[in-house]
Amino acid sequence: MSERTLVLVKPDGVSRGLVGEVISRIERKGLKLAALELRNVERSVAEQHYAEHASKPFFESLLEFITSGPVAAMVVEGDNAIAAFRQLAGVTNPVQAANGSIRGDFAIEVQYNIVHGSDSTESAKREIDLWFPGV
Ligand code: IDP
Repeated sequence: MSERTLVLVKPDGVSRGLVGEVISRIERKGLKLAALELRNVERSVAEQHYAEHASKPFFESLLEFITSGPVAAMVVEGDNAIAAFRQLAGVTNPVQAANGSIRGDFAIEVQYNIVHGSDSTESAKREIDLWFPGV
């Protein structure tokens, strides 16, 4: 079943030159890019994007991080795109992420984990409407 997911290469991934690496893995998996843009993130967008974490102790730090430099935002589509990209990304904490996953291969700190991918069909719809209205 074809579906869409919102993927971000976060500021750490962009500054480390990993945008091409992430896109390459997405394309090698057989997923397709439906939208792609390098952009600076407004605080209001970051707050809405991470609204579910508003009560967490790391929320303010997460907002500062995600607004600290450009992100590469993309809509990725294909069969089971949400689960397929979460598999490519690896689990949230890079120390636990499998070798061969993006986080497992390129990150070591939980906040600076290179990529974001929507975690459900509801989140994907909400996030795509937020980042790419009308796409
Ligand atoms: P996910 O990105 O794997 O879906 P979430 O639990 O939704 O993980 O967390 C969102 C983002 O918040 C993570 O990708 C990471 O950048 C950051 N984060 C999660 N847990 C922590 C933490 O304990 N300390 C600092 N940052 C965290």
